[in-house]
Formats: sequence, structure tokens, C-alpha cells
Amino acid sequence: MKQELDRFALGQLLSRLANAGPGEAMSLVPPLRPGMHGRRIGMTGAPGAGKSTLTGHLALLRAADRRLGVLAVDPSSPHTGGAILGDRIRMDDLRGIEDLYIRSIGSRSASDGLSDNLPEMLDVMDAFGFDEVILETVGVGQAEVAARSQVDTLVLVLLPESGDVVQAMKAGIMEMADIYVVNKADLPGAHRMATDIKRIAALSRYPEGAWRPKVLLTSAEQPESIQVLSDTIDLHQEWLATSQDQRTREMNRARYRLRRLIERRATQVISQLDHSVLDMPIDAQLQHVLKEILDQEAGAIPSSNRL
Ligand SMILES: Nc1nc2c(ncn2[C@@H]2O[C@H](COP(=O)(O)OP(=O)(O)O)[C@@H](O)[C@H]2O)c(=O)[nH]1
Ligand SMILES: [Mg+2]
Repeated sequence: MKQELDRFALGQLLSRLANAGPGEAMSLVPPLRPGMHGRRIGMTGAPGAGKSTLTGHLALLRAADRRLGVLAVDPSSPHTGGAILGDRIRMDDLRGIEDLYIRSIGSRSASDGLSDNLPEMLDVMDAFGFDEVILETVGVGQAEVAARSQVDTLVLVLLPESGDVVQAMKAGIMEMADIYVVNKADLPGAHRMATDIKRIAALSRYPEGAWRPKVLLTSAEQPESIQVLSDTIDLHQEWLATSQDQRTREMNRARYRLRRLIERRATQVISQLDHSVLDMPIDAQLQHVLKEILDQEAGAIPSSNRL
């Protein structure tokens, strides 16, 4: 039996993380035992594509037999708590579902559509025993790439008639997502777009044993379409369990975290430089900045958490 979910403690910890600097963020994550990692599903796509609506429906389906968390990174609503996503779920629907936790977080300074301390927030979800976390992020270019490294299964939610996406796919980034969803299937153009994407997928070459991206049509008005999406996510998870790329994914995740960390520290140090440093030759500036970062590091992280 799992320990009861302490929503209050979790909420507090996520709030502290949302406002923490890089050093503090790492010290806030409780130690994780091996095997404590839940599944991570990313829902990304342009604003208005219907991600929150779809995520809400999906969450209700998938929370029936597991502890499910939803983190929605919503740059437009840093202060609305769970309201944005919560609005899309009726309280009636939540009856009988005990272990569903939904939370909106602002994206702060992260330019890639993810929140600064998202890797740590996801670790916290693991520490609180979530079997699965659905991560909603606004995807525009860089964001899909960033979300990619943080989740196991990435769902790209598309609007009918967003032809630029189809163009981008033709240029060969079909491996961007695991599942392509043309949402709002009730609107004109959706079926046509799904057919176009399927055609592109059929033309792409995949190595032996690779996952072939799936293309689905969904609509908030068609519950069975959301069931199919949920089943397809399960299918991808099953494929992951047998695939050889687990190490590669773990390394990409670690790389993203490390890069973000260094970027944030460097940005902070560089923003505080004055003429005394900026007038130096560039290699001296570099030396200075690297030393500053190292000095800060020595002070910021408790030794027990050092890598
Ligand atoms: N026609 C139609 N509209 C939808 C559907 N799903 C969501 N919407 C509407 O699209 C708008 C944006 O939805 P939202 O879930 O907030 O999109 P997000 O910005 O991607 O999270 C809202 O007005 C929704 O009511 C759908 O399946 N069909
Ligand atoms: Mg949304």
C-alpha cells in the first residue's frame, strides 16, 4: 500500500521550488531511491490547441487506477494556481478519484517553455509516489525539444489547418514526438491534416525496432477518441520497456538539466558584471565568470547534495 498523498506538503514544496534559485532547488528534492521513477507523459503544442482540455480528459481516464499528477506549465497564467486546467475538469468528474493532483506553474525565465526548476519538480513528484505525471507545456519550436528530454512519451497536439507544422514535418523532424494528435477533430480540416501527417510518417525511414510515430484524431466531444489516445500512450510505454534506448534517454535528461543549471548561473553572474571585468580581454572575462560560478557553487549547495 502506498502512503497517503500529502497534498499540503507537496503543494508547499512545489511552490518553494517554483521560486527557488538553482542551488536551493537541488537541495529541496528529497532523496530518491532507485526505481522510484514514475512515467512521464508530455502534452505539448501551440496555445489554444486544446492541450489543457485534452489533458483534463486524459487525466480523468488515467487516474482511475494510479496516482496521477498533472503539471501544467502555463506562461500566461503564473498566478492562477490550478484554475486554468482545473476549469476544464468538472468537480463531478472527480468523484471517486482520490489520487489525482493538478497544478499549474508559471514558466518564469525559461525561454524554452519549461519552468526553470521543472526537472526538480518532476523529481518531487517521483518522491511523492506518483505512478505517472502528465506535463502540459506550450510548445513553440525549442519547447518541444526541451519537453522531449523530460518525458518518456511526447504527445504533440496540433490544430487543424496549422499547415506550418506539416511543412516542418516534411523537413524531417517527424521524430520530434511519439504521438501526433490532430485535435478538434470536430472542426473542418482535421481529417485532411491527419491524412497529410500520416503520409509524411509513412515516407520516413525508421531503424529496425524503432517506434513509429502514431497519428490520431481527437476531440473533447468524442470520449472514445481520448480513450484511443490513452491506449496509444500505453502502447508506447510498453514499447519503451522493451527498447534499448533507455540509457540514451536518461543521458539526454541529465544533459538538459546540467545545461539549464549552467546557463542560469552564468546568466546571473554575467548580468552583475561591471566595467572592471567587461573591459578585460575576453579570455580574462571568461576566467572571471567561471571562477565566480565555482565560488558561488561552493557556497550554495550543501555538501550532502553535491554530485
Ligand atoms: N471545437 C473544439 N474546441 C475545443 C476542443 N478542445 C478544446 N477546445 C476549445 O479550444 C480552446 C482552447 O482550449 P485549451 O484546452 O485551453 O487549449 P490550450 O491552450 O492548448 O491548453 C477552448 O476554448 C476550448 O474550449 C475540441 O475538441 N473541439
Ligand atoms: Mg493550456
